[in-house]
Amino acid sequence: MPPMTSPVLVPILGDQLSRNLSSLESLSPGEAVILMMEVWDEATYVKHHKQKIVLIFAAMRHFAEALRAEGWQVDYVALGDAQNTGSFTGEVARAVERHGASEVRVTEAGEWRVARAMDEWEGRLPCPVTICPDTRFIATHAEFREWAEGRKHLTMEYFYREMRRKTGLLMRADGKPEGGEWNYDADNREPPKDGLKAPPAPKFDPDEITREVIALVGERFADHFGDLEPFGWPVTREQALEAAEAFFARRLAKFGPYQDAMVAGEDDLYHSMLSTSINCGLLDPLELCERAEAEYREGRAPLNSVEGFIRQIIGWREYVRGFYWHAMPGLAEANALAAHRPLPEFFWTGETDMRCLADCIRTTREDAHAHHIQRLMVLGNFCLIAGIDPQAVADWYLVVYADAYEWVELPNVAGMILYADGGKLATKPYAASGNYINKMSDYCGDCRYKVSKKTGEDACPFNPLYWHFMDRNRGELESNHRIGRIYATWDRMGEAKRAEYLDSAEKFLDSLEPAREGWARN
Ligand code: FAD
Ligand code: DLZ
Ligand code: SF4
Repeated sequence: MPPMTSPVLVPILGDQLSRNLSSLESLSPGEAVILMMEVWDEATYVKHHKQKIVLIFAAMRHFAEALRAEGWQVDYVALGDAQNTGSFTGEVARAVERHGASEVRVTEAGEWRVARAMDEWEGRLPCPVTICPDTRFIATHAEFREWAEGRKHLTMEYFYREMRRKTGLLMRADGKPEGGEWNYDADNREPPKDGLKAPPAPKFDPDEITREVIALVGERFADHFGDLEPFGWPVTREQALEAAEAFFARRLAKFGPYQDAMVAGEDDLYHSMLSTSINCGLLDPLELCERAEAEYREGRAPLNSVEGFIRQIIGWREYVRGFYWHAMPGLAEANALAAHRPLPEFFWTGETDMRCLADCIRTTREDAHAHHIQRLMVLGNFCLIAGIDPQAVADWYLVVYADAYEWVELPNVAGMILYADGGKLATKPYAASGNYINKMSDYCGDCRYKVSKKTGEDACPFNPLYWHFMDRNRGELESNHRIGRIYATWDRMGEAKRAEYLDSAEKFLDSLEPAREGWARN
């Protein structure tokens, strides 16, 4: 291809692998050079799970091929290229010079850290820089700001209703929600039936491009957490669409009722397993919601399942993104409950007798994935009631999940599970004893701990930890009307029983081995 004169340089980042990207919108192949960069800084700012790096690099390399096939000129900087400076800023500067670019046009970054670096490009580069809004999200930053302004509580449910109105998803012609209710969560709390088994999500055999990336990651990132293989995540849009169709055909109908269920060894259940593809750009969130709505309209999936799925995407996903930009940079340092305990080593090794945690960490290690209720009510709940330091928890979640980017991980960690933001995102901490896990899973039967025992050596650790959490955070939580009543139960127990709970919890906490340095960051 002949070199272009003064082209527009369009950097496309690893989570921007979408053909409808705003930076490309008004350009044609003859006037732009697309820059894609595998850079050391991104691969190591935390020590991502090996499969997460394979996913991003393989998806980037396939995306570059697809763009070339459409006639675009793609300048692809591979991790091993001799001159690779290791940073987005360094690579964009080199490419501007290499191509004599007249302009850099880029879609805004998803993460605060990268957005701040991008803000400096204009001053550092010899050409103008245009930063385009990320139109793959439904709510703009301004819309979220407007909605949030002056509200005491940023309740997701009300934001979600705005998104329903904006998109028209599951709306009737009279402006009312389909079925008369906005939210069918009350129908979506079925405990797992014995032997609950769902058709698993498809796995994709790595092709030559992906196999090359697997070899690279095996060599360069051997000390990162997680199993490298088998690797089966979708890395092209075609594969991601196939995975989405398999979900709509085989699992969506039961997505709602079993959303909160957990079964040992059943890693996908009725979840979509699409977050890795949505977050790196292979799937468009709105197209998935429209497709889910069509399943309902054509009578193939019930309203509670379809509404539940759509709410996760245009409700939760959009809301946490808005919340992130609203609450940063403070959110990264928030620690309202003054939790300072180090993360236990078993979060990395999986070596714990607590069967629920061991199973959630196993699927995390094997697949770089765990489903929502595992992340929330087992792993998250443990970190909350054990008082683990929010930054250590945030690092862990950012490292271990293939769908993790700070904009979505941090609000879930600091806001949803740890209450570190002081209750701006969640109106109460999601603290629970072993009872909840026993009700919603089959974990407890074969556990070395007894879920029915409240204190002592073989009591389920979640039981005394729950009361330890309540007791030590009384000052912060007692005035919360959604949780404050629990203190009447605590007080009624009497001093001896309370001391037994606190003693059991402290013995357990003292037995935890802190994580060694170097798992999350170099
Ligand atoms: P499904 O259960 O099929 O849900 C459908 C889609 O809804 C998901 O693909 C996702 O796009 C969206 N969604 C659902 N819940 C949330 C939520 N709370 N926040 C944002 N989007 C949501 N999700 C991520 O994509 N990246 C993360 O880094 C991430 N970190 C999390 C950390 C914690 C502590 C918790 C509690 C949740 C986190 N989630 C995160 C949300 C959720 O657990 C995952 O999106 C989900 O498990 C992905 O699997 P799935 O595609 O099968 O989801
Ligand atoms: C997650 C990730 C990794 C591991 N590596 C790269 C990379 O080498 N090049 C790239 O463009 N993107 C990568 N990503 C995704 C980025 O971290 C993500 O695009 C930014 O965090 C968005 O702000
Ligand atoms: Fe988890 Fe407690 Fe049940 Fe064991 S008994 S699986 S630790 S909830």
